[in-house]
Amino acid sequence: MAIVLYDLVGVDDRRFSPNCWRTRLALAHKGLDCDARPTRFTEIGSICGGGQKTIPVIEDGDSIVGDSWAIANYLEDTYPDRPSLFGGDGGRAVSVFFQNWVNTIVNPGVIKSVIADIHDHLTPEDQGYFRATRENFLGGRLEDIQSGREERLAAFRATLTPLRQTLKAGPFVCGDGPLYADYLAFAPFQWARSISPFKLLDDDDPITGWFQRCLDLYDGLGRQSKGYD
Ligand SMILES: N[C@@H](CCC(=O)N[C@@H](CS)C(=O)NCC(=O)O)C(=O)O
Repeated sequence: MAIVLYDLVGVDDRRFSPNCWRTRLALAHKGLDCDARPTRFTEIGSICGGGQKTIPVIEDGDSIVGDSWAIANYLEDTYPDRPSLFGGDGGRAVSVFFQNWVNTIVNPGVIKSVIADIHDHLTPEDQGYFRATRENFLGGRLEDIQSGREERLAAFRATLTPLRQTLKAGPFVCGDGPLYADYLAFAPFQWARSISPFKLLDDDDPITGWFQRCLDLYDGLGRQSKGYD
């Protein structure tokens, strides 16, 4: 039976959640069937009988697991005979550091560049919810936060130096093939691709080549998802 993934969706079936993309690719990496159910912000509270505040959430038979990191660990530990997401305990530990880098450096740079575009790709109910919660949290109008993104681009790209340097050593962050750290880094760029025509990366940036390789993984799972190319 396929594992159900509650997957954040905007208008036109745009699957834009970076945290859900982590899980989507982790499931594909493990070769597990996935039923990625489109879920709007305002529907999250009613999935799995209620009580969930964020997605991704997966249902694997009787098991309900939320939080992308908990899900990655669940998949690794529940399906040890399938391809490893971490390549061992050391890789699992380093993935925590890598996730923290993505969460604290990459994601904030991306969100400031696309936050009004996210809003524009939501249903009216979700737009109201998104604007109220994000403006409260970030302390400004979405349009004002996004404004000036062209001027900030060089500084944002400079924050990606560790990723760029890593990709000099091989086609993927984790070497010849992708592991969970690749999916962690892929997710914010897929988030932007799915929701915004704004170009975060130069064509000749090594990160662009790696992102394109990631889009092609698992029969083009990422590329087939609606986005701006
Ligand atoms: N630490 C969580 C964060 C999940 C998260 O924040 N998900 C967002 C979508 S990317 C969400 O569900 N937000 C719901 C809301 O803002 O109401 C994880 O890694 O799964």
